[in-house]
Amino acid sequence: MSHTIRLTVAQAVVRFLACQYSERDGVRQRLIEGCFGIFGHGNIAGLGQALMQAELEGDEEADVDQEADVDQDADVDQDADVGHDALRYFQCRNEQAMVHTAVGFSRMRNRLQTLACTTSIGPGATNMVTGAALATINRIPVLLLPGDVFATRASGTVLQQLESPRGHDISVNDALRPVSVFFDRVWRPEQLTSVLFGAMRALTDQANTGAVTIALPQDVQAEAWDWPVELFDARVWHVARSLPEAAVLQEAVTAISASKRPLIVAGGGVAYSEATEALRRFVEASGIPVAETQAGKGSLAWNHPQSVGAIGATGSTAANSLAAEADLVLGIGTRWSDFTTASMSAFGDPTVRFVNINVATLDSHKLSGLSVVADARETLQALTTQLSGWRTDPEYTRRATDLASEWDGAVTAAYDLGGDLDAAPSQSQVIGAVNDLSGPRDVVVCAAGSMPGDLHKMWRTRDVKGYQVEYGYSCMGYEIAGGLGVKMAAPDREVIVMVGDGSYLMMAQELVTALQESIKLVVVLVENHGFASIGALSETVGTPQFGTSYRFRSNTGRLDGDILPIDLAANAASLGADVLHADTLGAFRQCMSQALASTRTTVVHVECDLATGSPPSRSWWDVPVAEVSTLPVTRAARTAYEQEKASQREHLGVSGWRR
Ligand SMILES: Cc1ncc(C[n+]2csc(CCOP(=O)(O)OP(=O)(O)O)c2C)c(N)n1
Ligand SMILES: [Mg+2]
Repeated sequence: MSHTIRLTVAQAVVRFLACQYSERDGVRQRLIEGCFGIFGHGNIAGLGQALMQAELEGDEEADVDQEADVDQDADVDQDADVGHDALRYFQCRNEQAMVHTAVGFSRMRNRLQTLACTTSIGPGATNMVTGAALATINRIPVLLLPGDVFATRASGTVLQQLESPRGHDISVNDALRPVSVFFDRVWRPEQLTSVLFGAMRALTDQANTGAVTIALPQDVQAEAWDWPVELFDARVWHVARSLPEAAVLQEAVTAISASKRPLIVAGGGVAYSEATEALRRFVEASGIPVAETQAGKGSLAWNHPQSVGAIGATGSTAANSLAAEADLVLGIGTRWSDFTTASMSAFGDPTVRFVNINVATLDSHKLSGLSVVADARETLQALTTQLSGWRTDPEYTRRATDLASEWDGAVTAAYDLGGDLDAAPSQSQVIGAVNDLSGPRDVVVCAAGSMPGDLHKMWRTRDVKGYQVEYGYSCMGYEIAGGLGVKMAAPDREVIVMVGDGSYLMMAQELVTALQESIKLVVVLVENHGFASIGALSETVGTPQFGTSYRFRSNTGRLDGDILPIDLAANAASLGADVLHADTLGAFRQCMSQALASTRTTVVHVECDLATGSPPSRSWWDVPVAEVSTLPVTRAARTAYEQEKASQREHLGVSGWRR
């Protein structure tokens, strides 16, 4: 008797994905929770048919059992979680958005679970390129299943086919290659098993995860094949906690214990490794202060005496002062972006050296650091043991605490700004009100504009998962779609999406998905009539306000006329959200309370001053200014730029020190 089952390639993909699990520390969870999709001719008859069949058949497992003996992994069968429910289908409005939703979901679940996304061929597939880049840059696993042109080429040039004179095997999907950590195309059913296994490996490889793409030619999706039944056994993908090498750890211990002014920079890896407790214990034992990157915000509670807040271009004065003087910087799970290093100007001590704890060598080698390629939690525990009895000078720890409370005073002042309840609020007052009215487990979501920098500086994070700002790609339009994924991952938490009018106009349509799925979001829509962040940047780079506000073309021929009368509140209402409008700080506080108490997606629309009210960072971000210009304003900006540029430095490491 042959132990095979005859299914189409698409049916096999759907059945396979429904029984994949990830496991870490003995805890198993379904790896792919569901599948978002927009259908066209490239996937409706293949993956669309397969998802529909799975939905109608219900429990897939019963079906397989009738056709063949399935030798289930006994270990897995004991797990109550393991039921092989069919892969649930979710509809959305835009392919880029569904990748954002998958990212929001996966990040919230510490990269142990994710969602799949299926598209047609052509524009549906290329719409995912931006989402894929965002996933890969943020090191967040997502599974992309674009349709592709015929493998057989039987019908000649297909609708939406790219015809490349360089070769007929090139399709638009190849645009996904550079932004994927794994890309393969299933030209033949026989290839499927190895492609699926490769994809699962990449999704669960903490060191090198991101967008994982399986391109599925539309004819191959519908083709039938006799699959070995074992292909559909439950599979558990173990997520390893790699241990630091003893000699490298010893070198890190020696470096830390010899340091006088050590500083920790906590990145996203701390949360993904579930290392916050280990971090707290390590810093309480050692006295080392902790600064946080965007992805690392929440690694230590904001009011912990050794928390010195955000670091870098959008950092606190506390973290940036300590960074300027640090002789040893311990980077944990950080990719050292230019916002974190203030474009390589943050660390001013000429002898400063870096110890980088990271699962990815790509990151652990940065800044010529000592490369500790290992899990954050394991390494922090090992460091706590090996450094037991050692403490940094209490005077230094006290100074860090003093600097942090000075900064907290500045944040309190920015939250308050006189507190006139009858005046239009500044952005800092909006952030202060949201922080004040939200609960300790509520989650704030943001991605682009002036808000992420202000949140990084001023948001008081009370829970490790309470701050979900996407700042690897800082992609306008991520906010609502990403917030949807966050809420799907944490339905028991309030999810507050902070979005500028520019980002909202780029991608608001997923409010419809929230309505469809009865998913409640609170969306704070900040109206300032344009791209205020770039407006502020334009002032410092000698291009004052060029193309950054929403204005009519006037009779000067320029975009300097009246403000465009766009009614974003009406727009949000038309998409199915409840909408509350606030003109004053007092009204905003009332609207926020109402939105938090509601069970429906509610958009709180608020007009904000252009001046955000946020306290300065005393930091810098390298955006090159025109070296020659006929405009005096640009020449002045160039002079200022050259002065700042002088603070930038290369970190070449210490002679004789292992990298
Ligand atoms: C997709 C995308 N395009 C362009 C940019 C560059 N950019 C960064 S912030 C910004 C303006 C954002 O405007 P808005 O959402 O209104 O926020 P504000 O700056 O007004 O706070 C732009 C154009 C980006 N980050 N993402
Ligand atoms: Mg704006």
